[in-house]
Amino acid sequence: MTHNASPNQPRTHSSHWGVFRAHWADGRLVVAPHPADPDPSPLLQNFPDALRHRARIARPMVRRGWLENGPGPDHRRGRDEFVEMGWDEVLDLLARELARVRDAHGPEAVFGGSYGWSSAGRFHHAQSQVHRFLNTALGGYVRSVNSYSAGASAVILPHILGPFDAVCRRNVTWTQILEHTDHVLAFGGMAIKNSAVASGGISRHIERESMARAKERGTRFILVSPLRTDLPDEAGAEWLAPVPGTDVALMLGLAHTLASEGLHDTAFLGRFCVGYPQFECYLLGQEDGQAKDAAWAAAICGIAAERIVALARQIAKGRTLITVAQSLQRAEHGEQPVWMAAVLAAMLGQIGLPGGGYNYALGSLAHYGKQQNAVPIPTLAQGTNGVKNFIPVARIADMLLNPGADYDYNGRRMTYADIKLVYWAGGNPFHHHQDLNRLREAFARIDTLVVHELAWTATARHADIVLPCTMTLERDDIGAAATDPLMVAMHKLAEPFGEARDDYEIFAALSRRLGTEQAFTEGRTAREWLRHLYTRTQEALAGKGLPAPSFDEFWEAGEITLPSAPDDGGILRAFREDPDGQPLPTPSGKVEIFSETVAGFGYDDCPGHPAWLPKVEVPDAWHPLQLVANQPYTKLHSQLDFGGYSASQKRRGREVARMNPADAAARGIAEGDIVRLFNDRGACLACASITEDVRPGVVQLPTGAWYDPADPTEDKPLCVHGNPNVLTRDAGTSRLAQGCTGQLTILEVERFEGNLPPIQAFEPPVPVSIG
Ligand SMILES: Nc1nc2c(c(=O)[nH]1)N[C@H]1C(S)=C(S)[C@@H](COP(=O)(O)OP(=O)(O)OC[C@H]3O[C@@H](n4cnc5c(=O)[nH]c(N)nc54)[C@H](O)[C@@H]3O)O[C@H]1N2
Ligand SMILES: Nc1nc2c(c(=O)[nH]1)N[C@H]1C(S)=C(S)[C@@H](COP(=O)(O)OP(=O)(O)OC[C@H]3O[C@@H](n4cnc5c(=O)[nH]c(N)nc54)[C@H](O)[C@@H]3O)O[C@H]1N2
Ligand SMILES: [Mo]
Repeated sequence: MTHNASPNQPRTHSSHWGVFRAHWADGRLVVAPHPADPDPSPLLQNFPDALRHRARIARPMVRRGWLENGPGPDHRRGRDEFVEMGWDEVLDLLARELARVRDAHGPEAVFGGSYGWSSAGRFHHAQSQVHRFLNTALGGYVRSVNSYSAGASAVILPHILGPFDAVCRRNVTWTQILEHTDHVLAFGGMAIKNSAVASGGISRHIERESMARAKERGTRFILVSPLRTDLPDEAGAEWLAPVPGTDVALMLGLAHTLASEGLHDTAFLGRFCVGYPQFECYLLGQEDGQAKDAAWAAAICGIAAERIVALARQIAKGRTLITVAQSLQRAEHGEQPVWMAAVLAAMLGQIGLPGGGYNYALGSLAHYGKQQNAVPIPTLAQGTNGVKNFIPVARIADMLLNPGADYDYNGRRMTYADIKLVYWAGGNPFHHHQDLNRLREAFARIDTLVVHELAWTATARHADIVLPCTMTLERDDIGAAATDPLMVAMHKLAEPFGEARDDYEIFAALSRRLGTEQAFTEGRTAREWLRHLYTRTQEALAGKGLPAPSFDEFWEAGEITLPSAPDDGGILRAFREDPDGQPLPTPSGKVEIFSETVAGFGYDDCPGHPAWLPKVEVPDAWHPLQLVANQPYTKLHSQLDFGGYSASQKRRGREVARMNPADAAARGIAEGDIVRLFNDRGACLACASITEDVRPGVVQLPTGAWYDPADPTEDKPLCVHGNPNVLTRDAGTSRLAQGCTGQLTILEVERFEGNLPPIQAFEPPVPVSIG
């Protein structure tokens, strides 16, 4: 294993957005994509400037009010000063606080949900590290389930088709599309910016090329989305732009046309599905007197009825694949489009056919549409959590604000824990959560917030104890994902910034103080852990009679190619080929168009079959526009927002908000103007870009700009940088899944006329000393 931390020969490393080689030249890190990557992501160029940026955290810091008054609820979180502290002292302090909370309240008063993507390495994976630490040191913690990505789909899919991974990750591949697919109907598109990314790493970005080649062969792509850019030009797509949040109405209009013209596959519906008759009653309006026909759909979604009818006829011919981006379910009633798209694919009779049917989330991440590896990849065991209580991940602020309150989740009546201490490592709730002013209130209620961060995110600024951690470039690790054949030796490329330490080192030192070091470290150094974790893959390779290089050989080579499992369509194909022998893992063993289980929960916001449901958030006179707060193309979430590529794409230092010329003209907004986006929850600034690529009535502001309050002492400060989560609504998708609904909200936009406030998000706090 090499110990040269600033090599002048290229060494491999990996990130969620690509594998690369880096070396030092003239005091600067030079990052070049892996030569075999056909379409590398520009996100790689966020690394060089980020490494030594002033936004990095150099030393441990403790919030002044917490030091002076001790743990307890405090509105000054996020508004207070910080005091620097040496490592030994801060670790002693934190170990005492952890022991206090454990002894006085038990581990059920600790929230270690710690949602977040952190970095690609499988050992220094911050979430695994913090969970393992809390399990071994405290006996457990209140955890979170599901994700911000797929909050609604992860709950509804197992009721209707099968496990989440089986529907999105082991289903239709790009290879199948190239060979078989005639029509791809993509709700929410398959934006190239999104498939730039896969957790654990991605070695070859093949989506653009796959779409180009499929189009050349004759595949027709139909994009259903408020943004034209949600499919690449190479797909040559036809663009339909419905009102955001109305896809279910459009899908029902398509389904009605299929049913009324006899274009639906009754044999498939009878043999492979349950509940079509109940659904058809609803579709045809036999209960409520309202046929969900194309004219009805047109009035809701804004796509002409004739176009809906023609589209239904088109997709009924040949091999049709329906995809639904994750964005559609990150919204009020997000379960419905996920379910309704499955019903549409079932009516076409194509579920389980090569290149046909339904692949939820294809194109949303680079994990999907690929083959699985035939051998396991390294993972760090997290130990056993003694606490049974959990929350659906996006209910964090609800929990902190309402200890002891009851709520519904997936057929269960749940109770929020009374949380005293929150421990975050590897995530940024001031990026991922909705209604940030409410989140600030929630964090004011607890005794202690601990954050490990590599940079001064708003989450770090709201913490009581801030511990500086290394970034991926500053340590050795192994990069791997279950759907990528390249396992990567991630070589350390730089010494840690300031006094930053690895999360592992920090947790090991805390464990030592709490008397649980052996359980946490198992006596291994970080280097010994890498060797240890590697053996799982090595042994599996040897077991298959394949070359199984030693760890040192792997490390020297920088990468190893893992074998792939066959492209067999997974459980949906198996079910289609043998419905009795290989039933789906649903209650009926079939596709559930009507679910007795879901109906049995009695939720009016998620009935027994997919339906068009009224929404709380619809544009009104005060908020006539809809905000699409989607994933950024210049970074992964909030990560390295201070990096070179992200910075270069901002305008006047702000995030760019795109809007249609008609909406801009009506408000006197011109290209490059600073605009204020606002609603009842909050306001932010952004730089306007005017384009026909955005549907009228829609403003698009990506997530990712760091929350930057003009005056942090205010309760609802203006974010001067463009973080859309000051505007979004903090409410669950439904009582079924309680997923995140951050994608869409309502707002108004105006030209900002005042003096332009400076960007302060990347300026580190100036430490104070106290007597
Ligand atoms: N409005 C709206 N909100 C959304 C979404 C949306 O569409 N609209 N999308 C949602 C989705 S899908 C997701 S997945 C979430 C993403 O939310 P997050 O995953 O929380 O976002 P990241 O910016 O990736 O946060 C990772 C943090 O970990 C830090 N980090 C990196 N490496 C390390 C490490 O080694 N150790 C430690 N301790 N820290 C490290 C980074 O600096 C960064 O601050 O956002 C969600 N929020
Ligand atoms: N570059 C980059 N790539 C990423 C990420 C990132 O942060 N940066 N994040 C990754 C993560 S963690 C995830 S989970 C995935 C998320 O994958 P998605 O959630 O699918 O990604 P988004 O970009 O939020 O949304 C995709 C598109 O859906 C469209 N859309 C929004 N609302 C609606 C609607 O109501 N109807 C229709 N038809 N379309 C709508 C928007 O125009 C948007 O561009 O992306 C991943 N890829
Ligand atoms: Mo996500």
